[in-house]
Amino acid sequence: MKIERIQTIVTCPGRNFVTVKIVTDEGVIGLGDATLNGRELAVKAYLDEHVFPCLVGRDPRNIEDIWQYLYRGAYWRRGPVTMSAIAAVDMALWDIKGKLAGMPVYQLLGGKSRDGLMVYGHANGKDHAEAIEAVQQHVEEGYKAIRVQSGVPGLAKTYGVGKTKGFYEPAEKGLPPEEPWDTSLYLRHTPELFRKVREAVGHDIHLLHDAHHRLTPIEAGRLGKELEPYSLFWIEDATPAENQEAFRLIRQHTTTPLAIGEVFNSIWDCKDLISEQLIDYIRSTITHAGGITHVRRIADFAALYQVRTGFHGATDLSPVCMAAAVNFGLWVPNFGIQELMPHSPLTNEVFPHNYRFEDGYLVMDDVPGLGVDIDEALAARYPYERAYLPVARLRDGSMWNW
Ligand code: CS2
Ligand code: MG
Repeated sequence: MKIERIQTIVTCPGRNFVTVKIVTDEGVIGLGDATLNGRELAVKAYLDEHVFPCLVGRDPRNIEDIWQYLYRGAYWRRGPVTMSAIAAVDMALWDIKGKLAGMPVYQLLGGKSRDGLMVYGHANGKDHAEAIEAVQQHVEEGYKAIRVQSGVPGLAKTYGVGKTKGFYEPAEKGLPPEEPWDTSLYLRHTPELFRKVREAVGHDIHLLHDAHHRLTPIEAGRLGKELEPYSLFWIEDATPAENQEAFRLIRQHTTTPLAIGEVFNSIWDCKDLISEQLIDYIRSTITHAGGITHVRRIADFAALYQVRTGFHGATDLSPVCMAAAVNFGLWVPNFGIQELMPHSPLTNEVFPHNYRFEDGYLVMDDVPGLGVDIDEALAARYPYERAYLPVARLRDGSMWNW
C-alpha cells in the first residue's frame, strides 16, 4: 500500500483552518488538522514544499516510521510549525489505519476507558454580572465544568471576552489588534468574580479560569492563593513556561491546581513540569504537539506523575483535531477534562463529524477512523483571509503576553 496523493486544504468558514488530506493507492482517505492560529500559511508551506514530496510512495501504515522520519529527518526539530505539520500527517495516517482496520481510532489505542469525555465550556461576560449569567446558561445546558472569564473594570478589552455573547474567536482579520493590559486591575477583580460565581451556582460545578500567560510567578501564586476558597478545577497558563522552574515558585504558594501546555509542541516543553509535579493537567493538544503518536507519549509520561490530560479545544482547533481528541480521550487512562468551544454551524457543515455534546460530555458513535470528513466543495467557497491573534501592551506601551 502506498501514499498516492497528499494535499493541504485551506478554508475560512468564519475562521481559517488548514487540513491535510492523504489518499492511498487503494483510495483510502485520511484527514489531519494543521491549523496554527495566526500562522496558518507557514504550516501549509512547510507541508506543501518540504513534507509532501518525501511522503508520496511511502506505506501509510508505517505511522511511527513516518513520524520519526519527519521529526529526526527535519534536522531543525520541534517548534509549533514543524510539530503542527507532523501532527496533521500523523492524524491522517491514524485515520487511514482505523479505516483499514474497520474500527475507530480509540480501539487501535486500546479501547474505551470511559463512555464520554467531561468537557468544560466557556462562560464569559463584559462584567461580572454578564459572566455569571453566562455561567448559569451553561449550567442549564448541562455543562459540569465551566471556564469563567470576565471583563476587568478599567480595561477596554480583556482576553476571553467575546464581542458577542457566547461565541469567542480571538483571531481578527487585518493586522494584530492591540489590547491594553494591567495586571493589578486583573488581580484586584478576579477573586471577587469567583466569589460571586460560587455564590450564584454553588460548589457542585467545576470552575476553571485561564490567566493566559499574563502573570509573573509570584502574581500567579497570589492569585492561586486568593482563589483557594472557591475550589477551582484549575488556573490555566498562570505564567509563560519557557522557564519551567517558574512553576516551583507558584507551587510554594498555592494548592489551586495548575494547567498548561496549549502552546507546547513537544514533550521537552513539559518534561520537568510533569516530573516535578509542578502542574496537574497537561493541555498540549494533538494538532500542535506532533499528533496522536507524540501526544500519547506525553500522556503516558504524565501518568507516571499523576498528571492528567486537559486538552486545548478552542475554535481554532478544527473538528478534525476535536475528533482525534475525542478518540484519544475515550482511551487515555489519565484523562482529566476536554475543552469545548463549540464551532459555528458553518464550520460543522464544512467538517461533518461524529462526536456530539450530551449532558456535559462529548460522546461519539463507532465509525472507522477518526469519524470526521471535509466537504471540499463547501470548503472551497471560503478562501483564506489573513487574521491575527491580538497583542497586549501595558499602560506604558511595553509589549506584554497576550
Ligand atoms: C485559549 C484560547 O482556549 C483557550 O484556553 O487559550 O482561546 C487561545 O487563546 C486560542 O486558542 C489561541 O489560538
Ligand atoms: Mg488557554
